[in-house]
Amino acid sequence: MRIAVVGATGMVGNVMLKSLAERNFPLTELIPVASEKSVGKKVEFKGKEYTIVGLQDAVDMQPDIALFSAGGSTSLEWAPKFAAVGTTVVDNSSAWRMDATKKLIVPEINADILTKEDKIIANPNCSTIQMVMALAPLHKKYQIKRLVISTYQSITGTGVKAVQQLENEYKGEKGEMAYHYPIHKNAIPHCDVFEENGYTKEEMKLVRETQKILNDNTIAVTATAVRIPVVGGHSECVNIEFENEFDVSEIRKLLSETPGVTVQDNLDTNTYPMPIYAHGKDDVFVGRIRRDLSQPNTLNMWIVSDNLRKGAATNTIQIAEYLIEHNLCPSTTLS
Ligand code: 2RA
Repeated sequence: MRIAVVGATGMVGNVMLKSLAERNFPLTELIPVASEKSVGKKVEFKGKEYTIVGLQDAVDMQPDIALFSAGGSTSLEWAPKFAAVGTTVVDNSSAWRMDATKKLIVPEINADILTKEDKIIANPNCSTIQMVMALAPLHKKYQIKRLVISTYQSITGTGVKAVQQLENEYKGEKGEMAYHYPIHKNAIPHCDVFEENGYTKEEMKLVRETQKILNDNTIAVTATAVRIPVVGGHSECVNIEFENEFDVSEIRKLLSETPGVTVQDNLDTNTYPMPIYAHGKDDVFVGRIRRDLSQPNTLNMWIVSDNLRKGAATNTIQIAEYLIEHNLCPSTTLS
């Protein structure tokens, strides 16, 4: 299995390489791909050095699967070129997510809709993935009517420039700004750009992607996405109104039995999820599970996960694993 990692030098690309090694992914050849300025540089994978190649060379090598995390414009231009030579692309950008002809996949929820014809597959936004991982089993059992979401997002979701900005501000030094404002000792209610409706793209991703992944446009969703100076992962406060009555202990049990979800919820021991402890882990952590006392059939919960792992790299790799396990990406053959 010849695997390309497109965006191999970026934050998500680096976590992809780490996760591929940790999971002992069944690859026979690794093709690290990056922009022209990185071509020829080396990346290390499982103790071996690999030389970074450019996009056209990678297409010509006809990888079986290409794991993309290189931004929307690169994906829009190059994913079709990889697909044209038989490569199956799993893309982390938002470029294809809402395309009606493309599938938006969280393997534990909807990988079963994938077929051999899917040559460009969209990986959802990190804040969506961690949320639907917890919501999917609840939706199935109690039918979600409305979601009110507040996110507290790691600066790693913005990238290296944001991490550097926080480090500079922490040390009292000047430097390049990733945000309009200081992020140290601050909270910025502005992730991505604003749309006409007064919501940011990040907030509307939570609306649109959730409905697509759960395959239910009747779910009403509203969100506020906030950037905070943490690096371990995204946190989300989610208020969930169900169509049907529920029992909180039943919900806790259902979540604890959900693959990829870990319940951390014990007030006697001050046990609840936090990004500092979610960092570097693949699971989605859920806690502060409690009935909303202000209205019937409604629940509050707190969801935390490492946005670079399950929120991006690991989910992408799990999609690739599913494709291989279900023989949905026949090996390309070098001409
Ligand atoms: C963010 N989810 O956190 C977006 C993109 N990674 O900025």
